[in-house]
Amino acid sequence: MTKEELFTEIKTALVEFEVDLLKMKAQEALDQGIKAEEIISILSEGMDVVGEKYEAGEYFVTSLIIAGETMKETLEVLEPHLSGQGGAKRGKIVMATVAGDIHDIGKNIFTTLMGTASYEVIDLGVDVSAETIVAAVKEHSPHILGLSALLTTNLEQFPLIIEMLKKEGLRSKVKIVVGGAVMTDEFAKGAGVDAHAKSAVEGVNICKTWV
Ligand code: B12
Repeated sequence: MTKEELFTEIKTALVEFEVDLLKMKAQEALDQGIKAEEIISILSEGMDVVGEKYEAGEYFVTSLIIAGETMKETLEVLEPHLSGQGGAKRGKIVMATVAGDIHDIGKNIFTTLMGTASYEVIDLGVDVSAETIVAAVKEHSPHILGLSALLTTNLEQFPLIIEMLKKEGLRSKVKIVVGGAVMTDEFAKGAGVDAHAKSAVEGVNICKTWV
């Protein structure tokens, strides 16, 4: 089977929630020497298809939940194969999904990749208020603050967090990278963050240029 055929099967298995088949195909890809990072980006494309089907009224919220679980189980197969560096820590990052938003799959992929790239990650979890995020920046003095958002309705959290950081005199002390399906370069620029990453891998590369 060619790599393209295998990737199509992986995407289809995710979209149809065939978790056992998906795990088997992910393992098959690993056995072919395909990098775990590349398989994760194919899974993300599959999640986009699930999102499109939800928007089209073909899938419901329960489908999103099952898709999320299917993705999480498959990531467990892939995570041990992410290329880690070990050794001394490169820098520190505080990470959160913003208030009102409970999506965590993308955030978790990014934090896992940051961990394997030798960053110390302080993960505050999901639905984290601006107050908690700013308090964590104050407490941990991270080099980087990473924020994830998947709901358009929650984008107002970004200017709020940045204003609060400024008030506390912390904005100039921390680099901010944002990501998540609804984030755009334009919005990120307008909100006053340092960078917007379209993928977790791009996010890690941006962080590496900082610390
Ligand atoms: C799975 C899913 C869910 C699951 C989440 C499970 C979980 N544990 O995360 C559940 C069922 C809980 C859910 C609920 C809802 N969801 Co939902 N969900 C999705 C879905 C299908 C996939 C999201 C996902 O995991 N994608 C895969 C990951 C890997 O991609 P990602 O998050 O974008 O992350 C990648 C990059 O963006 C990046 N990244 C992400 N964060 C960060 C942060 C940093 C710092 C960096 C550097 C990079 C980075 O790294 C990742 C890998 O490259 C999307 C559709 C979509 N296409 O995104 C809808 C979607 C996000 N959901 C949507 C909606 C509407 C909802 C609900 C409101 C539905 C409802 N009526 O209840 C609720 C909201 C709940 C809440 N308060 O948060 C809409 C949002 C629309 C919008 N524009 O606001 C979407 C887009 C579906 C759609 N097309 O309509 N959802």
